[in-house]
Amino acid sequence: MRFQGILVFVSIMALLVMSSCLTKGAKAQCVQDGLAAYWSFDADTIEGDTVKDVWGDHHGTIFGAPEIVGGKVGQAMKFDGEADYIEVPDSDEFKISGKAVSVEAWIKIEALPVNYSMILSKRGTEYMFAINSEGEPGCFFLGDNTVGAGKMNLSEGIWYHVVWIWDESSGQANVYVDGEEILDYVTGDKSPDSTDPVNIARDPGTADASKYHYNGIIDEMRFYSRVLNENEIRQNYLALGFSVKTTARKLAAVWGQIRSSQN
Ligand SMILES: [Ca+2]
Repeated sequence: MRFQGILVFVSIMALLVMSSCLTKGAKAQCVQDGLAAYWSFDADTIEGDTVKDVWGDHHGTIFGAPEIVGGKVGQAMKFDGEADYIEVPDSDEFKISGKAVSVEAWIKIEALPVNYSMILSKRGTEYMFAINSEGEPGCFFLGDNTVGAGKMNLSEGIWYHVVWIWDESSGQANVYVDGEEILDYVTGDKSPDSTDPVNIARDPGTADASKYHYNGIIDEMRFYSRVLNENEIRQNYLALGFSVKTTARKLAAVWGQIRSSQN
């Protein structure tokens, strides 16, 4: 009985410490509102040729042999700019006509592209979030047929937090790097949605991989079904990446242990 009492006390103290950490670490959590997919690229989320979506069910298939390397948060994936890429099946959440989306990732460029390389794209032309040969992060939407290039030149070998935003209601496309806006332009019409898959690190519309595939590391990639505001972008820039869902599950387990120890 005495032992059980001590166990309950220790468990409650542990819970209080965890709760305190959660409160203090609240700013370290990424934004969850509108989150549709989250590929952390951590080693324990990669099984065989599958990259797990740690938030939803948009699991990707690996092509080529991208390396699992040290990332900005945990592990990340390194793509060779030739054969390596990830394909994620089409979903209503990836169809962007009439909608707003935000795509976010930490990237570390190994080699700048000859032309431009796609970080995430749909059909290669339907929409793409990319960097060009000057290291400028930009957007392209077929229909508009122009490329919006950000006023910043990313360098090789440096981690950058990049957020690409599209809002059809306003026609705005924006890009943020390390929490600062570097592109704000108004797009034209967008092409109709397709049922083609989403590609990470690859332009599926070209056979000339050396010009259009991404050579470098990608980490903590998230796809949101809405526009992230500046405060949220800043929060994600500072976030450690783990999800509240995972932590909440651990917290529930602790509660369960306390309850069972009292029975
Ligand atoms: Ca990671």
